[in-house]
Amino acid sequence: MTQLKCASRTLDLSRVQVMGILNVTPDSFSDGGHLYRASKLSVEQALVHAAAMLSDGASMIDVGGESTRPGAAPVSVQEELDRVIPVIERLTAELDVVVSVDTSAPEVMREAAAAGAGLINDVRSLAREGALEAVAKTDLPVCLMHMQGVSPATMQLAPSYEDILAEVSDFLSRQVARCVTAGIARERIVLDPGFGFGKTLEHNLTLLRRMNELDALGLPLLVGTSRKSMIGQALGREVDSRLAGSLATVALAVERGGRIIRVHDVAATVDVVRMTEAVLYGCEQEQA
Ligand code: 9MG
Repeated sequence: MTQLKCASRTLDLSRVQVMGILNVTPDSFSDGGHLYRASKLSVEQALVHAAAMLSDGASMIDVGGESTRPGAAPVSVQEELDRVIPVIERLTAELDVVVSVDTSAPEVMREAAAAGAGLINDVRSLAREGALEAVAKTDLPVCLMHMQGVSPATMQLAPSYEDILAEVSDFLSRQVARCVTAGIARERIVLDPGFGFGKTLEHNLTLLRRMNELDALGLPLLVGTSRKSMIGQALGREVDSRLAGSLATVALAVERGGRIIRVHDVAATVDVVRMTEAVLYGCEQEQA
């Protein structure tokens, strides 16, 4: 399957697509505060940031209003709606891009779909009550991600696996079956091994080294390693010095079957993706 229908736009997954990360959380904007709302200023800033990622070569923008970092405080559904819906409306109206919503809340899934979102990205794999039904009622594709532990708040307490590839693969295949039973066609499903979600450094490195084993699931893979602590731990780098490490993982992920790459640093990632594809498949463009 090489085409992913995302509301009014279609993504060609015969080429690797780059998804830019747009966090709409209080710490993402200078006018943030404890009781953050998507103010006019922050929506404008989000639009400018998304437009820059689009011009750098992103074809998707992932809008999230809840931090999934380990230990991050939960936000109410109303707060999440207030953060993401105005941004999704503006992006879908003004930019030629697939807007994805990073959420686990069924209410946010429904409103994001009505606001023009083209994909639902749920790190909890539709585990929240009503989420499976909410996605089934839309026509949108969904990204199902592996996480060990019930939530980002607790996932890093004591991750343990006998065979991480087998366990991630079994988990994802059970989630696919659950979706199909609920009426979500396989053609609408994207899978994600969940780097950093309930995994130690060694687990993350093994997962990336053997990621091609997930090809057997027969569905497109989304990969998110950008600036994550696995890079920090492997290289001893703080979060703002993880670009080179992140790009190394992108090249390896593309070589091992990743079809959508979720990143903060779009321009550099697009170059790495296109260069890796040129090595793997040849370059269609004429050399200058
Ligand atoms: C929201 N979010 C943070 N990290 C992620 C990852 O690795 N994959 C997906 N699908 N979403 C993520």
